[in-house]
Amino acid sequence: MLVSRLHYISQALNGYSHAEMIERALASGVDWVQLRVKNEPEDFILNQAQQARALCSRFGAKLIINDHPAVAKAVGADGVHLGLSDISVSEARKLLGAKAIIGGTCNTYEDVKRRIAEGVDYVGLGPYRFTKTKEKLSPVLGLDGYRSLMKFLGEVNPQIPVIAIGGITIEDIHPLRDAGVHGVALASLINHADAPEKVITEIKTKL
Ligand code: TZP
Ligand code: MG
Repeated sequence: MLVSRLHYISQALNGYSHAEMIERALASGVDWVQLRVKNEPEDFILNQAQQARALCSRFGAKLIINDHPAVAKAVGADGVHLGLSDISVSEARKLLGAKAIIGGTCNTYEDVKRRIAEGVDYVGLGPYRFTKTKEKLSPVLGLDGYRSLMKFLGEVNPQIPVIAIGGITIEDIHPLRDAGVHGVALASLINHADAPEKVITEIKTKL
C-alpha cells in the first residue's frame, strides 16, 4: 500500500462543515484525507464520515478516520489514525481487516518502538512546531527532535513511512524531507489558504 506524501486533515471553519472543507481540499488536489472531528457525538462524526466517504470515492482519494475505528468500519473508510490513548493497532486491525491502513501518532522513542512493534502502516510524528489546532499538544520536537527520532527509526525499521505533523508551513518541507520524512500532514496551511490549489501544488512540488 502506497502512503501519500500529503495528508490533508479536516477542520470545520468559517461556518463550513468538515465535509465541505474536505470537498474544497479534494477539488484543490489532495488524494489523502483524514477526517478529524473532536468534541462531537459519534452520530455527528458518522454523518460527516458518510459524506467524506462519498467525496473521497468521487475524487479517488483515501479516507482515514481519526480516533473512531467503528465509524471507519461503518462507512467503509480506508483506515484509521490512532492516538496513543485510542484502541490498540491490533484491535483496530481485528475490526477493520488486514487491508485497512492504520497510522499511529508518535512523539517519543518509546512511542516509535511501540508503534513499530504494533505493526502500523505509517507513523505520524509530531508536533514539529507549536500549533493551536490540537489541544493537549505533546512536546514540540523541532528539527533536532526529528533528526534524532528519524535516525532511531531508521535503525528500528527504515521501511516505515513517517508523516510529519504540527504547525508545518511551506518553508518547513525541504528541511523535513532532508531529515528523512516521507511526507507531511497539514490542517491550517490548507484550511486557511485563500488559494488552496496553489498551496497544494507548491507542497507537492517540494515533496
Ligand atoms: N497532531 C499533532 S499536531 C496536530 C495534530 C492533529 C495538528 C496539525 O494541524 P496544523 O494546523 O497543521 O498544525
Ligand atoms: Mg486520537
